[in-house]
Amino acid sequence: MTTHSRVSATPSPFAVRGVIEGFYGAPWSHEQRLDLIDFLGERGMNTFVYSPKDDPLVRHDWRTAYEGAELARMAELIARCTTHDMTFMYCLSPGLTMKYSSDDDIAMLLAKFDSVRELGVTSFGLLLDDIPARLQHPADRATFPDLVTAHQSVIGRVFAQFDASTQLTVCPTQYWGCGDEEYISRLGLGIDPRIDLFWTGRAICSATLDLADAAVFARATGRPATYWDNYPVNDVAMGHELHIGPYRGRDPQLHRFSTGIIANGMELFESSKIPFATIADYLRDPAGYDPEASWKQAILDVVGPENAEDFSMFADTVRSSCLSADDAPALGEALERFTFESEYGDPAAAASELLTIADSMVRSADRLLDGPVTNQKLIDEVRPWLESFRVGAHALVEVAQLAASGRLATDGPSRLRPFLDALRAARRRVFGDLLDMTLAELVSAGGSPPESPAPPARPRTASPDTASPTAKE
Ligand code: LTM
Repeated sequence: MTTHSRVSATPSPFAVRGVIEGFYGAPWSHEQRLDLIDFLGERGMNTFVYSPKDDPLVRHDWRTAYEGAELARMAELIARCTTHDMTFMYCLSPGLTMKYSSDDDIAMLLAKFDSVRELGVTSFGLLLDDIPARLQHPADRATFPDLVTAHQSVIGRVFAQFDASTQLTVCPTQYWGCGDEEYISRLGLGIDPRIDLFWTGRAICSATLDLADAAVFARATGRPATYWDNYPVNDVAMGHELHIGPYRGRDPQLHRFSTGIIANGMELFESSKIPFATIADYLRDPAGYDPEASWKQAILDVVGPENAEDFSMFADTVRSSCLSADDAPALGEALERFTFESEYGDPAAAASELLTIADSMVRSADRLLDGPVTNQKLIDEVRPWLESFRVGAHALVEVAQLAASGRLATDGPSRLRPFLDALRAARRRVFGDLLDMTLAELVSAGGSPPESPAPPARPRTASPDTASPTAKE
């Protein structure tokens, strides 16, 4: 849901501002890509990088040419970028099967780039990430002393065929770290300084992007980094996390030693728009960027004003990511107050306050899950996390009610165990570790029964298996 332009009159200090479709998993659809280009263009982003890891024509079958409908779709993406004055960067990832010493493979690589160049593309990416770190082919081992020399050779031969108006960006095989390791320093110093290098920062998914690190990279490689920022991507082992929190931890002065930032998205397309909107805000004005204010506006834009409040309550419980160790800040504070007040203050008031919060979480979950909602596609994407949110909210209602009746210590273990089991079985990271630790403590206070007991015959609130409006009293 994009309604208004956010392009600012003041130019961004970053030359490169965009998104890479660079995750493992089902690639975005053509319609989603067109939608995203509009979304990014309206927010002052200027680059869309085409590089879906699981598109065979980009990686495994990189030698195969585009034809017919595929070519037409590519042309449409390029045209849509042009209408927003955006760069369409086309990437190939040949490193799984390429023979670096082969003239035929170099010719194939250039031919594939040429086929896209004919559609108007002037920016290309040669991605050498996630490939064998040692030379595989005997012919390569006979030709080159090591991987970095082979990569320098391929990059040099490709770039030599590009005219002055064509840009090349390379993702090195070592794409994260301190920035002055041997491979990356030698690669940088051994290739033309006009070629850009992707870099993900200190880690594959970096908690911070620091100015000092950027300076080290620039000095070691002879060029400013183009950050491939692995946020909000949640592929592979991160699949249980939902990365919809705001962008943070990026130095406001980063542009001094960096061309810019390209953010890697989640397969969850609609959900990615929330962090993307905050990334666009940072890139437009890094010094004035306010993560929480930007996030609030992003939720309004993507979720729609009708559901924004409910969604914000949910989103506050799925903040865990490489950018945030703060799992569920509002609930965290509420549980701290509840524990302290139960012990040292007014236990009845503490239980009542927790019940109010838990009840409003249940109502938010019900409204979002059972609709109507403005952005149904978004809700469908996040449904598994929302379901866990609803189970957790019911568990909190149970905690508050047991506390109010003075039965938390006696009945807590048997009443709360099914909720804990259900949340763990769902394997969706909601409430971070916070709720799990709280429930586990209350359950084990009763001696930690080895098997979860059957759910209560007629629960006051929904059981975790049946946490839906029809199951409630
Ligand atoms: O980050 C890079 C350069 N490559 C891959 C990405 O394709 C992948 O999406 C992310 C996150 O898992 N990690 C990578 O190593």
